[in-house]
Amino acid sequence: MNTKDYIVIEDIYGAHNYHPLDVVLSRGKGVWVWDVEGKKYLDCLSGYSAVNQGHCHPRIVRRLEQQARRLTLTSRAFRNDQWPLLAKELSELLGYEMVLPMNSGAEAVETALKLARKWAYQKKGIPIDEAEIITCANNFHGRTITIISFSTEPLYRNEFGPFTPGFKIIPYGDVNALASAITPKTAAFLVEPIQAEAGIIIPPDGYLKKAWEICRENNVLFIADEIQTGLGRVGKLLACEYEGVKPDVVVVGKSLGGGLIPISATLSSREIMGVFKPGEHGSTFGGNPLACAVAREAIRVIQEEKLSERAAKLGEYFLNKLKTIKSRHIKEIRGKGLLIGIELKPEAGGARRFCEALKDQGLLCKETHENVIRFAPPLVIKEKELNWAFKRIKKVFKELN
Ligand code: IF1
Repeated sequence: MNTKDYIVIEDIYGAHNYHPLDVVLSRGKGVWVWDVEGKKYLDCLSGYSAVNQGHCHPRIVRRLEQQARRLTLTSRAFRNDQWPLLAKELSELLGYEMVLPMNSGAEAVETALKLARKWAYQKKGIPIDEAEIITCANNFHGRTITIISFSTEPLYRNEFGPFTPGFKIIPYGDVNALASAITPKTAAFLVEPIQAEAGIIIPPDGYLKKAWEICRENNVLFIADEIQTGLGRVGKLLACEYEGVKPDVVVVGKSLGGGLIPISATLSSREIMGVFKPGEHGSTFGGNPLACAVAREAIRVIQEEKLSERAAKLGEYFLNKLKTIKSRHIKEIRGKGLLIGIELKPEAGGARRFCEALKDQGLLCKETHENVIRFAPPLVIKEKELNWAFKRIKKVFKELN
């Protein structure tokens, strides 16, 4: 079977909820992936940052194989010998007291929202069913009905109502809007330290710090969605560290599973997380020993291979290199660590055609929001490979000029 055959079958039997580039991948190693024709590509998306450790990292694969032969699923009806160790290691890594394990990012965000509401009724004394949670315009936190209830993107919302009440939306990067939106019924403020899906939007310096202070002054929980920015991607273990902000609740996912398995987590203090009592929340697969064993190894790889430090150093290197590209199509190039976006001018004809051209050059990128090309290679990438990518990006901008 060739590329075309797979695409035909997928189009017949698979739901059309995506519009992928027409490349059919069958193998990956580190920063490289190969399609079914044997053509090699540099992965500049990393499974939307779920593959920070690189494809099929040997240590993580080995740990997965070992654990798969030993024990994979117990449910939380019984205990297992991997979840307690992941809970301890992840708490210590990120500086929190307690962890709640889930599978997808959206589930972990839902966990944070449920946590905030319960905390609001039990600890803050908000009248029952009246808690409000403040979120930001152009957010991306996942796809559940509750989460899209506060999305501002029509594509994600249209014809999926009725929606969950209890959310207020304010502009991103605007501390005054936050201060004015808070009422005695506000339980929490949910924010992405960098809005990735919105087009790699980096808020003004000091925004997170000030927002965090406003939350503290008003006894409002500051919830950071670090699903995409966390675990090294932007050059720190958590993007909030750049401003010395310690969120009350933090949500991680994606590369917590080393690109091998879905696992996510919501972290908080004992005081806050303590509001959950047995039976009130959970998941069949959450905390399963296979995912926990993989996550423990995935975290070790992040630490031992100094992936945050690499992202900081190489990200700056690559960003500066990209900024030397002269093209009438480029509006702005911005990023933090290895989360980088090239925003094109509206006249450029959309980022998609650039991604198609990059694909032909052996570089896999994905457009976000029409006009932004996103570069987020695995954090194990080497300077030499970034130079390889740069040469091709430069060529594509020259050819499409
Ligand atoms: C899709 C984007 C990335 C996330 C943040 C929660 C979630 C995500 C900050 C939910 C997920 C993904 C999901 C994927 C596309 C993607 C994405 F382009 F939409 F924005 F990565 F940039 N919070 N992001 O980025 O996590 O439930 O998916 O595990 O939905 O197509 P999930």
